Amino acid sequence: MCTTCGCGSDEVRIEKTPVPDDQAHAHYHHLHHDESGAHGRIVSLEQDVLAKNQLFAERNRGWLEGRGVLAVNMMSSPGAGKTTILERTIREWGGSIPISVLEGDQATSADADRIRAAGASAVQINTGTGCHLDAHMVAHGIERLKPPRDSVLMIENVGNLVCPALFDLGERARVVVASVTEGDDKPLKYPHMFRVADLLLINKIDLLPYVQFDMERCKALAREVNPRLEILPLSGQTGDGMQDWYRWLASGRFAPAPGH
Ligand SMILES: Nc1nc2c(ncn2[C@@H]2O[C@H](COP(=O)(O)OP(=O)(O)OP(=O)(O)O)[C@@H](O)[C@H]2O)c(=O)[nH]1
Ligand SMILES: [Mg+2]
Ligand SMILES: [Zn+2]
Ligand SMILES: [Zn+2]
Repeated sequence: MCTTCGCGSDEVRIEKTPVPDDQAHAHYHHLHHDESGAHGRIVSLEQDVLAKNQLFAERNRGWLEGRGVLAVNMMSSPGAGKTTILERTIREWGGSIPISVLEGDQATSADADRIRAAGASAVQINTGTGCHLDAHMVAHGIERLKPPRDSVLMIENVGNLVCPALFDLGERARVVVASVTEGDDKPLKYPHMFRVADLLLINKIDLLPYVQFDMERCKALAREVNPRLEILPLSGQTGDGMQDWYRWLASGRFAPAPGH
């Protein structure tokens, strides 16, 4: 039985924290999470799943806030540049405050490996067929990662602009990353993600000369669904605009605490 939450044992797949010389041999163990019967077919079942998630989320939030850990949930479609932005953030801004990272992907520990190479500790959560992180998985991830007091915990969600928006993880801030190669209409087509976010990072601005992307249209559409949304264009690759992101992180300009 799981000591964190009393769950049975094997479905949330969390990478064991690798010992320094053993990163290539990271093992996985399977912890049960009880969402498997709820694939959203029945609304009441979905509500049940979300209610259970909320309990874990509030517990995570209490734990994190009690230790002064600023948790940021990074969401985007696959490949928008979450890991690239995190790598640069760790290298350029990680000197001012400790950063640790929970990495969510269906498979592989590739992103956690990239984060470690950038100099931060990371734990990979593999969701298997699942398409989002939930608060239960994050509880186990935190248990293994042990983010230090007064630090930043970045949670890179599974690449998906849809259901990650539904699952509160106990984070303090939600960031959606959209890249210019995806088109300027994403806020119109996936409004819920933009509605729940505190900040929109528009990434890959170095590619603006080569793609059809109307920056002002994208900003206007995003603000239509979420008038309080802050928007920062940047490039994780060239570093352009990253200082504004660091300022945002340092300023605590996001929602004061619970309840998204
Ligand atoms: N030109 C350009 N390419 C970028 C930028 N940011 C990321 N990329 C590239 O986009 C691709 C995906 O970047 P990742 O950082 O892996 O994206 P991700 O959102 O973490 O992807 P998933 O974890 O798979 O969802 C890589 O080839 C990056 O090099 C950017 O600002 N400009
Ligand atoms: Mg990634
Ligand atoms: Zn558990
Ligand atoms: Zn999902």
